[in-house]
Amino acid sequence: MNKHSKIYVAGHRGLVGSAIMRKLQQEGYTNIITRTHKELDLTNQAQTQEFFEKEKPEYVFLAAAKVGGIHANDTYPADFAYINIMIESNVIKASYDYGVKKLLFLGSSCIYPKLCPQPIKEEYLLTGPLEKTNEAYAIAKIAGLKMCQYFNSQYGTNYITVMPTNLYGPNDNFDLETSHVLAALLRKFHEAKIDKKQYVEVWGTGTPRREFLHVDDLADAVVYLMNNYNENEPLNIGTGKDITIKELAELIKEIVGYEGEIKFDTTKPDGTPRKLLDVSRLHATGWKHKIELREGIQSTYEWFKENWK
Ligand code: GFB
Repeated sequence: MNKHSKIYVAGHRGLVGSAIMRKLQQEGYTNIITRTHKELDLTNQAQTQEFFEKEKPEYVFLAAAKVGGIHANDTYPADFAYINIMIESNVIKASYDYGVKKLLFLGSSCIYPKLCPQPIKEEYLLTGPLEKTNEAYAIAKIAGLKMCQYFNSQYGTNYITVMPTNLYGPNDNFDLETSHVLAALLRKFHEAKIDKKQYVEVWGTGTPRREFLHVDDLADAVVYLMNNYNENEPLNIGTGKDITIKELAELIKEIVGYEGEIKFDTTKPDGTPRKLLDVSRLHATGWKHKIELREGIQSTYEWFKENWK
C-alpha cells in the first residue's frame, strides 16, 4: 500500500476494524473508505456489488463479522453461520469482480480442532472435530479462509488470511451476555467495586487457558502483513503466551482494585480447554507483539471508565 492507496476497512466500527482505522490513520494513509452497517449491508450481495463497483477499493481489510463470546456463539449458531458466510462470500467475490489488489481476511484461533496439540501450528487446521460451543462460527470462518485460498489458486488473486487469538481493547463489546471473557470480567469487577458486592461470578471452572492479544497489536500486525506477507498459507497472530481464566480473573481483580471474592459458576461452559497459537511463522515475518497483558488490561480499563456508558 502507498499512503494514497484506496483502502476499504469493512467493519470499521468494531473492535478490530476501529483499531485498524487508528493504525492506518497514525501511519498517514489518507484514502480510507468506510460504510456503516446502516449505509451498506454486507450480507446483501447487490448492495455489496454496487459499493465495490462505485468505489473500486485497491486494498480490503475484511474485519466485518458477527462475533461474540462463548454464550453468544452457543445461543445463536444460525446467525453466526449465516451472517458470516454471507459477508465473506459477498466481499470476496466483489473484491475479485472489481479488481481489488489485495485482501486480508481475519479468521480466528477457534477454527482449529478442539483438542489440537499445543501450541497450535497453522497446519493443524481441519485435522479434527471442532469445539461445539463455537462450531457455527468456526465453520463460517473456515469457509471464508478456504474461499480466499481457492480464489488465489483459481484466479491468481492475492488474498491473505490470518488467525488472531482472543482479542481485547478499546471498543470491545462489554455486554455481559454476548461479550468475550476479558471485557466481561473488566465490567463485572468494576461494577462489583462500585456497588461494593461481596463476590464476582466467573463462568466455568476457571481452568481453561486462553491467549490474549491487544487489538492495537493485532492492527499493527495486519497493516504490516498487508505490506509484507503474500503467502497462500494462513498465519497465526498471537503472543505465544497463555493464562488460565482464574489467573485472568485475579489479574483483572487486582487492576480494578476490587477486594471481594471470586466465585466460579460451573453451570456455565468452559469451552475449549486450551488454544495457544504457535507464532513461530509470524515471528519469522519480522513481527512480534509489543503490548503485554497487564499493561493492555490497564489501558483498556482506563478506556472503559472514560468511554463505556
Ligand atoms: O471469551 P470467551 O467467551 O470465549 O470465554 P472462548 C473464554 C472462557 O472464559 C470460557 C470463561 O471458559 C468462559 O466460560 N468465562 C468466565 C467467561 N467468565 C466469563 C464471562 O463473564 N463471560 C464470558 N464470555 N466468558 C470464543 C468463541 O471462545 O472465542 C468465539 O466462542 C471466538 O468463536 C472467540 O473465537 C475468540 O475463548 O471460549
